[in-house]
Amino acid sequence: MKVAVVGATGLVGTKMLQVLEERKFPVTELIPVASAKSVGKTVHFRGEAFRVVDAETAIQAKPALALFSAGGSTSLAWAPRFAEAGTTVVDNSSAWRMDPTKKLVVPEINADVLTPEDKIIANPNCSTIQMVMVLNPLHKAYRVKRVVVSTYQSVTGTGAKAVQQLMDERAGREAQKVYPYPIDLNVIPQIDVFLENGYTKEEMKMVNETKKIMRDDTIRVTATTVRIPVIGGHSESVNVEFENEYDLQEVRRLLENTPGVVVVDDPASSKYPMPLCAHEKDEVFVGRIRRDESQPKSLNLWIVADNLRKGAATNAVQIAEYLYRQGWLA
Ligand code: 2RA
Repeated sequence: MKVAVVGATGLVGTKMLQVLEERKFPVTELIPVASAKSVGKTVHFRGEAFRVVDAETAIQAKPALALFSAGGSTSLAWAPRFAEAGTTVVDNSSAWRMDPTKKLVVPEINADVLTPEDKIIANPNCSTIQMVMVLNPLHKAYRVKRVVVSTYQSVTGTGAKAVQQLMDERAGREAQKVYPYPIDLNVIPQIDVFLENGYTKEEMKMVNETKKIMRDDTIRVTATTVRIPVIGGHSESVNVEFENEYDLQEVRRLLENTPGVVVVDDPASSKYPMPLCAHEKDEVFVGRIRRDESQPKSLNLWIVADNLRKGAATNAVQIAEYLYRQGWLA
């Protein structure tokens, strides 16, 4: 199958190529696409070099699938053009996520919403994906009423330039600033832009996308999203209040039996998820599972995942795998 990767030279695009290769996605022809300044560069896939082309050239090649990770404005402009040419687009930007006509999919949770008519499918925000992977089985069992989440997000979520800023600052080199402040030896309580309500866009993504993916508008979410000088993945402190009483051992068992989720929770031997351990893994890790003793029916969790993998590339490729298994990729 012909597969285009739009944004192929970025951090997520590069990871998409890696994940397509690792998972042996049936690519017969790869079409890497990037902006004008990257056209003519090469990317590597299955040990071969591929020349980057522009979007127009890619559309003419009529790929069956296009994985997009090139930012919202590129997606708004180009995803419909690919779709009109018959390509199914899985888009990692926020452009289409809350569009009521588009599906927002974490395959383990709601792949069943997809139909052969869906030509632009949205991949959720990284920090949302890892949280709902853990919340969904608990919601089914006890019904989630309210979630209070604080995130500790890796600089890789911003992109290659942010990783460079961190590395340059750490090495004492002159750094080009992607963030308004130094990120090394610092914590920045702002991810994306501020909205009128005082929350950032990233925080509202967690609020809104959670409801859409879990198909329940009654779930109340409040978020504080924070950038930290870390590379391996995003971490989240999550407090959940349930409608119904839960049993802690049963919570553990439910999570242990959830595909894609790994429980790492042994306080006695200081075992808990960390970005260092989640880095380059496809699973979502959960630990520090404990009762919130300040109020009934409430639970505290610590959730970590590699934001470039399950938070972006792996989830997008899993959506493509689902479409392929259904026979919907022409
Ligand atoms: C971040 N959530 O970590 C974003 C990436 N999509 O900045």
